[in-house]
Amino acid sequence: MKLFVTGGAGFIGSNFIRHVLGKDAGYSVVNYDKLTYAGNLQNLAACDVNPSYEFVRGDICDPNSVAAAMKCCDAVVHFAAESHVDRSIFDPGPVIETNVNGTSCLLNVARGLGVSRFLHVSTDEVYGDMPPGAVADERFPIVPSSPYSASKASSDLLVLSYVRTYGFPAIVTRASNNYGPYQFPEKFIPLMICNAMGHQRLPVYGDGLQQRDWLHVEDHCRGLLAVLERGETGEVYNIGGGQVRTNLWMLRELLKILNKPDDLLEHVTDRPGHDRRYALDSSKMLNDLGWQPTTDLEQGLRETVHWYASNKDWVASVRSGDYKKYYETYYVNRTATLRQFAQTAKADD
Ligand code: NAD
Ligand code: TDX
Repeated sequence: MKLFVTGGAGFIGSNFIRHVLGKDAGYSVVNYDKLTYAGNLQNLAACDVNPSYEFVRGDICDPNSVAAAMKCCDAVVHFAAESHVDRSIFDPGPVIETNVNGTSCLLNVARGLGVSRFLHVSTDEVYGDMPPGAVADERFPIVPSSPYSASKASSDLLVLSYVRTYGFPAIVTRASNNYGPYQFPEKFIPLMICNAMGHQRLPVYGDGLQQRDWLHVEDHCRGLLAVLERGETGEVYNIGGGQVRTNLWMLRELLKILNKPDDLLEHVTDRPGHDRRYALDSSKMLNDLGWQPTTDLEQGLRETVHWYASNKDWVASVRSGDYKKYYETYYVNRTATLRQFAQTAKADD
């Protein structure tokens, strides 16, 4: 089966491509990626010589380019997105363009070409800030908080509308927070590992008592493959790690693994609109597809820290250039950036 994978040069996409090609199960892959700041072909250096792997640089918002690359593919696995909540808050434009318009473009091309399956990779963030004690199953209301999660919710609804209206063979998955190798260090875990390794401060948003459900990327990839192979058209599947922790717990655990002092923690101004808690019910994945996560969180974190410590060249290259500017704006000059953001928001009222 020939897979058209969008966003395959990013964190989860590159792990997924290595996972499916490593299985020797008759898959070939066209990796279609625009190579934004988050796309990195170094993540797939191991696949370069694999005859079942092909890379095409392109934008999911460009229908002609998508159509040329997608023809002859049997199924689509759609990862491509602007995936960072903080960036979406400060600049929603590219997020809406790629996550909503790009998904719409892909759907139209895939429908025209008659693909046999379209797997849309989404997030637990579409369920919004979970009240204490609540757990979201797939029928839980969609109440996204950030421009990022609203864009993912919009694309989920668009995908499901194509199933209902056109009988399009699509499926939606909603995963919890992923961690593991090759994650860009704007996200919580890799940012904190890289900072701690460089003896830099670890910026904790607000009180640090927000909760996230952590899923190892390998468990996610196994879940996605199970859905691709055995999931039912029109269904939504939650894919959670089942390991909910506060951000402060996570930071102390990382510092312990790295043998660094707790006084590296620094509480900084909170993220605007910050969701306190995510909690996912993934029992449908177990009951219908026999999938469950198997990576123990403490073990997965030790392996992840080890990966970053052993790949210093990768870390140095992704933290150079534009990343430095990003870090300065949102961390070093955080107070001024957030003040300016609040003033702009007020002027817009
Ligand atoms: P990422 O930011 O690491 O990678 C995104 C990839 O998409 C990059 O390679 C980038 O170059 C590519 N891309 C961006 N815009 C594009 C465009 N217009 N055309 C073509 N390619 C484009 O993201 P990730 O963390 O790997 O997330 C992948 C998917 O999984 C996203 O859809 C995200 O919403 C979803 N997801 C992520 C998590 C998580 O914890 N990271 C959890 C649940 C769901
Ligand atoms: O510097 C930081 N300090 C901090 O306290 C960063 C980057 C994050 N945080 C907090 C915010 C969140 O409570 O850590 C938590 C995790 O933050 P992110 O890594 O930005 O993840 P989150 O906002 O939970 O969204 C993620 O999970 C769902 C991904 O970025 C999404 O792509 C995915 O859909």
